[in-house]
Amino acid sequence: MEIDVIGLFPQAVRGFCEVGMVGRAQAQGALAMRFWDLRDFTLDRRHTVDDRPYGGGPGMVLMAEPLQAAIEAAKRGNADSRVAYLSPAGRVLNHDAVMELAARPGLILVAGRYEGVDERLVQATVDEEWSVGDYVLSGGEAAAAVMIDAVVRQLPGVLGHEDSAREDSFVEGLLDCPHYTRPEEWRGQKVPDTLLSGDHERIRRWRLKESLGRTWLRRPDLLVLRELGAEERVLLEEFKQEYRGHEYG
Ligand code: 4H3
Repeated sequence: MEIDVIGLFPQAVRGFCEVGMVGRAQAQGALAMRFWDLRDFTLDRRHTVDDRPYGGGPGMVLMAEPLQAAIEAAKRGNADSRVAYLSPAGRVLNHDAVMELAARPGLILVAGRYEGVDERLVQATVDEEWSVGDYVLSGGEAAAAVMIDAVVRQLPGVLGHEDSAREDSFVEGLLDCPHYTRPEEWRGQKVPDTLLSGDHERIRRWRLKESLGRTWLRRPDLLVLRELGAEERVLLEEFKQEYRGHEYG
């Protein structure tokens, strides 16, 4: 996959992309990244990228022309990629969207600053708008980093442990189960017996039950969207019974 990042602080995204799984994906050749500094696409001596908003009000707006020039430069090396602007007004990213994006040949990500970008640039050149959640950031760079991380870990061959992406939260429309490592007892808290049993079928059922229970407790909205199988219904019923026993017992 080829990902281009355009903005005023592309080096912030670059630093993030050098470490961990995203860094490894680049070393492996599964991912190629290019970073474009908006200032390099200005034509005036002061390298102006922003100006005051028409109609007045606080803050500045990123001008269309430097953005257009930067996007055109990115497109020259990445013609098949759609141009995505990170903004709170975009489609909200979730697991399904991440899988959709991971199947693309590439992405050109535009990170805004200040009050945002001139809307005419969005109309003329941006293909899609994406949001990483319902809150405002001071720049699109952090949102771009979030999107890149989520997408790149889904690229074939990028995860060290192939199963870990499949078993993560949201993959089955459920939250992930809790995890434990050594020691067996830490500050008076023991690892659940089932996980020490060596009985793989019992462990599988325990994990599924915990996933269902957590999702029911913390994200009931996810359960509404998901059909439960026969085993899942039984396990969730068990979880609810035990939970209520805990609550009132
Ligand atoms: C994305 C970008 C939130 C998100 C963002 C999100 C700064 C967009 C500027 C930048 C505009 C003004 N905030 N939720 N902020 O994904 O370019 O909002």
